[in-house]
Amino acid sequence: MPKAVISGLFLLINMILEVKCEEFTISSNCSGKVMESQYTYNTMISRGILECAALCDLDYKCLSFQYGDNQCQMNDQMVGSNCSRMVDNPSFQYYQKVCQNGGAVVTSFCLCINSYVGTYCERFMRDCAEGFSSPHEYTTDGIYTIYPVLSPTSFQVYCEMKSNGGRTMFQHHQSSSFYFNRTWQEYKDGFGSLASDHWLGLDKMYYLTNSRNYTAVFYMKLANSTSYHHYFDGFVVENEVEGYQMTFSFAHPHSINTLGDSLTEVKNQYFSTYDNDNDNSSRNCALDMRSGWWYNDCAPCNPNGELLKPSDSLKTTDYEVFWTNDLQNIVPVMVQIWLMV
Ligand SMILES: [Ca+2]
Repeated sequence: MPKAVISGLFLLINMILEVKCEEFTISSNCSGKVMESQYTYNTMISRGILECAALCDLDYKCLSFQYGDNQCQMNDQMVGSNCSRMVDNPSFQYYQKVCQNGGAVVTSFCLCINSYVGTYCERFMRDCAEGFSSPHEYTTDGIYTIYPVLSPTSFQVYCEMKSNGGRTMFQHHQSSSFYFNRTWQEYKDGFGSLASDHWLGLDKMYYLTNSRNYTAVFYMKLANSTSYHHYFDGFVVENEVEGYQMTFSFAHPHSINTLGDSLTEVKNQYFSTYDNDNDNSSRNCALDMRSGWWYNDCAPCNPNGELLKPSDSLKTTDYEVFWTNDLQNIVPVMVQIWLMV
C-alpha cells in the first residue's frame, strides 16, 4: 500500500478516535483516582487512551474507563462530583461519559431533563411511556417533546405521567366552546392547544402507532363526574396515502364503569372530514356529525362532536358527543383519548 494512503488511513482513524473521545470527559475533581475494582467488568490491552475510549464507546455497558500501563479498564458505573467510590491510583487516568443536554450524573447514570432520555441524555423520549420508565422517571403531567422511531422530526405531546405508566394523549375535549368541526388539513396536522382541547394530528398518530404497539384508551366523564373507559389493543392509524385507515386487534372493557365498544363498527375505516368524505354512507357523515372521524355508514359514537351543556343530559342530535354502547343517551362533558403501552 502506498505511504500516502497509509498515512491518510491513520489520519482518518485518528479523526474517528478524536470524535469518539470528545464524548468523554476527565473527572477533574478526582485526579489520581480510579473507580474501585468491583465496578470494572472488563480489562483489555490497549495502545492508548483514544483506543480505550473507542472501545468503551462501542459497549453500551461501559459508562467510564481508566487507562494506564497499556491497560483499558472498563467500568459499568461512573462517579458524579464526589469521588467516594474511587481509590488512589496515579498511574491511571479516569474518564467518564458526559451527560448531554443538561443531564447530570446521579450515582451510576445520567439523570436527564427537558424530555431527553438515553444513557447520556442523547435523544428525546420515543413516547410518554419511555419518559416515565426507569431510570428516566419523568413523573409530572405536562407537555413533553417526543421522537417516535418512524417520525422524521420530534414534536410535542401532552403526557399523563402520574398514573398508568406514562400515556401519550392524542385527543382532549373539555370545552363546550371548542369545536372539532375541522378540515382534512387540520386533522392531518393537529389543532388546538396541547395543554387543553386538542387533536394531536393524524400524521403524528401514524408515526406513533407504527413505531410501537399501543392500547388506545377512550375516556369519557359524565356530568355526574363518573369516569368511563374502554381499551383497544393494537391500535394503529395508517398514513395519508392509505387514508389514515384505523384498526385495532382487540377491544376490552375497563373493570368498572366500562365505556363500551363503539369502535368495532368503524374498525378498518378511512378517516373522513367534511371536506374529504371517505365514509360508506350516501350522507357526508363528517358534515352531519360536525367532526372528523373514521366513519362507516356514519358511526355509533361521536367523540369529536360538540360538547353540550351538562344540563342537556340526553342525546338529542347526531353532532353532539355521544357513545352509544353502555353510555346509551347520556351526554359526556369531557373526552380524552390516550395511547398507552
Ligand atoms: Ca359519504
